[in-house]
Amino acid sequence: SVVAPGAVHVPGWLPPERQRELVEACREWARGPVPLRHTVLPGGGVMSVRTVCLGWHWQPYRYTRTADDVNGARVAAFPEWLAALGRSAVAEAYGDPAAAEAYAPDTALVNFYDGAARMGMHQDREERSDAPVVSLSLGDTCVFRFGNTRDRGRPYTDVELASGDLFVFGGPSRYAFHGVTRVFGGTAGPASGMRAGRLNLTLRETGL
Ligand code: MD5
Ligand code: FE
Repeated sequence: SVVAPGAVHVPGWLPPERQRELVEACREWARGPVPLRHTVLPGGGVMSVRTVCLGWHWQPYRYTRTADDVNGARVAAFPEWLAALGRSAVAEAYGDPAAAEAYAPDTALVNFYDGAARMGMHQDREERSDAPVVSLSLGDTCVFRFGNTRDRGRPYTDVELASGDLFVFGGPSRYAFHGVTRVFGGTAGPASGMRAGRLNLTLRETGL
């Protein structure tokens, strides 16, 4: 369903076997070369989600090739099969083969949410590209808050994102404020093979 111009939610897009494959891949990436860890913000705050990046390393607030704020290691490569999945996602959301073919994501952020993790309202502005962001949800259901481009407050729309859901943010919604206000523990179900918590993968073009 179209939540706002350019913002398309496709519930249950990933079949169970694809969900399990992605969860397995995330387990592998979480081991290294850069471990899944809480990001420390410049002001000293610690994010409640745990993150690992592919292709480029996001550190607040820029992309680098090495995880200088963690262990200095070069991040794992962004695999071609994940870019292909991103192109199918854009094709599914927009029904536009040209937009899908042009999509060339070069980084993924993998966020792990335990039952207490949240993501405050923010904009993603580190990318030098207007290409859409592809978001894939696995495991526990969450409340995703999709806001406006002006500030963190109203108007916003709360959408539940469940395991296998696709969300594509493009066009004017690319720079909307957004966040995750809660995670419903124990809602994962058997499809993803996740025992507890939520995983979110976002595919992006850095423009770097
Ligand atoms: C998540 N992650 O569920 C979300 C999914 C992040 C983050 O927000 O920065 O790691 S990505 C949602 C997103 C991306 C770009 C634009 C918009 C939403 N949007 O305009 O709402 O862990
Ligand atoms: Fe974000």
